[in-house]
Amino acid sequence: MGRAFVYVIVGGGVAAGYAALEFARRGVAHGELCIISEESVAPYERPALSKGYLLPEAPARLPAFHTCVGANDERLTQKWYKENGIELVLGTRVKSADVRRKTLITATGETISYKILIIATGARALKLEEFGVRGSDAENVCYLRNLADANRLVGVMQNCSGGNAVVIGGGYVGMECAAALATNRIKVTMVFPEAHCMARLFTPKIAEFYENYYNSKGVEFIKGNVLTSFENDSDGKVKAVILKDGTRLPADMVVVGIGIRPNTGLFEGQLHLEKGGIKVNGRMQTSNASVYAVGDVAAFPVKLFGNEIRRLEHVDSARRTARHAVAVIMAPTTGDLDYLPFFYSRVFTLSWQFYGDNIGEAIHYGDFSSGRFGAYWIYKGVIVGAFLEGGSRDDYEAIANAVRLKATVKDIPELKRAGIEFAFRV
Ligand code: FAD
Ligand code: NAD
Ligand code: ISD
Repeated sequence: MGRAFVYVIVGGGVAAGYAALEFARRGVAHGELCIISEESVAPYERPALSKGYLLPEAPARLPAFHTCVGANDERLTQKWYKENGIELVLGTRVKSADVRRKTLITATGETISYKILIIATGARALKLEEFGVRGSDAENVCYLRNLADANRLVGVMQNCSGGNAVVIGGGYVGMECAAALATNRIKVTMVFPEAHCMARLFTPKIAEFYENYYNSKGVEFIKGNVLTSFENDSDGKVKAVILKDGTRLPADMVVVGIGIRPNTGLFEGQLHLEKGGIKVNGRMQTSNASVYAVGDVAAFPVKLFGNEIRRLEHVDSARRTARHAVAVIMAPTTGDLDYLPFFYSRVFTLSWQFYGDNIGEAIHYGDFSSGRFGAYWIYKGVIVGAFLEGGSRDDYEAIANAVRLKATVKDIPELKRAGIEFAFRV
């Protein structure tokens, strides 16, 4: 019992949505493409879950943020897939894959075969249990990866107005959820092991700006510390968290954002892996020529960084790698992807963008007190990375360009003085 397609995408998140649009634009025939997704809704813009979805007033809800509205493109509802002859198999987990036989088996027992497979399985949130902490399945402890998690978080948050939340983790989920909780009038304490927030990207000086801003919104930080256990009430709900140094924080709810693991399990032992993801070449092709990988699960060569293999966990990368894989599949003369890494976030009324790589020496510029500032990262005499808070569209284009062109820096004090103007002169 089974079905056969020319193209199958396993996973129905951001990358799958952008791949579907690219397939349609490149003239995929009706009945040729199938997307299998564990989620029960058509692909959507995952970034909305920690931003618009959590707003107290007029929150974003589907169908408003199906892909590809995040790139100001067409909104692909379930109707769109039907009209385009794309089989959308929702609420269905693929439980095994055989790349030699070119088959997938779903949790419902169906065998789906393909000629070409795109792996777009994304990642899962790491659980506290993986760090030896028990009890994160309590009803008022929330993770955030998918729509079901977001709905649960909204419900818990609505029962917590005026109460205390503890946010575990000082990365993207921690920062964006803490801002959303504070906006919902919940008193937030953030706890993380590093010396400052967003340690993977921010310099101490950049982090200080955001931490001060969060403090002004009532958010407190406990740094260099981790959660070791939960204290529960008689119903099993968490009522406090206990930290490594013995600190007890009363909690009406807890949000956990301690990183992710790419969903590679179906393909381990069958495809080459690197950097925790599925290794692909510049054409998004895995070690099996009929299988491509895109989005969070893919580790790909970044031309700009001398073809170093990177696995990026950001939406722009998911969109572009997905489109590129489809371009290669539908137009085989397509060359290698030339990608400029791009990350961004929006919290409260703040908004930043980052392009490139944060290696080498960071040179800060601008006015940190007014909220319009940035940094360039210089490595071997050229700009390899650029960050900007509170920029205009033109400003962001200018810093992206400076990184793309690896602008040479001869005079660091002058770069500091010129700030954003340096990027406009490149
Ligand atoms: P996903 O979008 O995670 O999609 C993977 C899909 O595969 C899921 O639907 C999953 O259910 C499905 N799947 C997995 N395994 C199976 C299986 N075995 N069978 C069937 N289906 C399966 N990035 C930014 O740059 N900016 C942001 O502001 C931003 N905000 C974010 C906010 C949140 C809350 C989260 C969680 C992420 C955010 N990101 C952001 C990161 C961005 O969303 C991801 O990089 C992007 O979603 C990756 O796309 P993907 O398609 O690779 O994976
Ligand atoms: P992250 O990697 O951004 O941050 C993980 C954080 O977990 C670290 O900063 C650290 O503070 C903390 N941590 C690690 N181990 C810990 C431990 N044992 N105890 C307590 N804290 C610990 O991951 P995330 O914030 O969970 O985000 C998940 C994914 O979602 C990432 O891929 C991220 O890129 C993506 N995301 C991106 C955006 C964005 O780009 N704006 C927004 C939301 C989510
Ligand atoms: O890329 C994104 C992003 O950051 C969002 O919040 O898409 C969503 C919205 O722009 C789409 O609703």
